[in-house]
Amino acid sequence: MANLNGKTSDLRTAFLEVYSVLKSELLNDPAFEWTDDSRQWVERMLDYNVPGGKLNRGLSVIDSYKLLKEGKDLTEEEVFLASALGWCIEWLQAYFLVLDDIMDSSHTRRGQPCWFRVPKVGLIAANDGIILRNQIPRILKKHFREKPYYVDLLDLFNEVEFQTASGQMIDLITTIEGEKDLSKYSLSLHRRIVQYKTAYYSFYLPVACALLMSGENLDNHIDVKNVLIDMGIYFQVQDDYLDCFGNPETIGKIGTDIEDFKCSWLVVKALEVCNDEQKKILFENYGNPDPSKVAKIKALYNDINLQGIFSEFESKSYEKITSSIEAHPSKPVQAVLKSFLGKIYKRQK
Ligand code: GPP
Ligand code: MG
Ligand code: MG
Ligand code: MG
Repeated sequence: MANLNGKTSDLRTAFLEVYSVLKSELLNDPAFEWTDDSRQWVERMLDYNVPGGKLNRGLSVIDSYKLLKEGKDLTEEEVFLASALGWCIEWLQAYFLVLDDIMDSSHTRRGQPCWFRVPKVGLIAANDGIILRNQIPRILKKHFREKPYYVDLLDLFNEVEFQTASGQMIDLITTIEGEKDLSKYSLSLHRRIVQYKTAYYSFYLPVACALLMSGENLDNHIDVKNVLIDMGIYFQVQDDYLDCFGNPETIGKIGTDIEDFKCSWLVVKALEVCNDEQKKILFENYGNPDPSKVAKIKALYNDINLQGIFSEFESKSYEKITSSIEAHPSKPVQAVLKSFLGKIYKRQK
């Protein structure tokens, strides 16, 4: 196996090798024994949806674990286990994205059509999401059953999945209220949605996995959790920004937030700064699939200089998060958090 204690590119290669191991274990499941078709379907579905992203969340488990070990070389077993946990998060992410793209009527993801848009897939994708979700406890059972932190791991994944589904629900039902009265969208509502739908699984989960592997009790790390939640909120504001202003070629997806009536950070900020005339444009055109209406919203966002407002938010958030990190008593924990923040600051994708 490529050496995971070495350079970043090796780390990625070694991490991807663990994907192949986990995949072949899952494909050997007795459930697929009787029909080659089912095994082939699952293999294609996994390759299409699991490994093609930035892998930030998965790689962060190994990264964080190494930092918690204060630079000591990891054993092969530790490397494998940290990678397996990283892949469990990538499986969770794949499950969420397959279903989120159906719910958001999205078109592309990671530079290719969303899985449910692939010919002959359609709503089979909903069941594929369930398969992806159920493969996580299978990976955990196979590799972690004997570990003292096994129960805590299962509980962590269950809790975080529940939090994410709750955030997703609020994200979706909020649009029903928004259609009735757009002015109900506020920064506090936005914060609630993104804390739940994004921050727990994308930021807290990888570090919590590394902490459990290091033998830590998660109840002793509430302050770490709070910083990671703030980082997750900042990350989702970037996601909202890129949905409108990002380059689809770079981010790999075409934005749908304006069409979908989403309580995006952009519309919340627009409501804050628009004059009455501009508000009228917002109310008349937001949340409609008609491309000319979407264009009017984008033109309005430019007129009120939302890009500048975002830029300011970005540097303020960076400063605020950095100072909460520096207030943490443990240097290794500070290193974990700073490494995470460094990966997302001013991201373009
Ligand atoms: C991101 O929202 C949130 C998720 C992907 C969580 C989905 C949760 C489920 C339980 C299905 P988003 O819609 O802004 O993400 P993107 O912009 O990537 O579509
Ligand atoms: Mg979406
Ligand atoms: Mg969504
Ligand atoms: Mg988005």
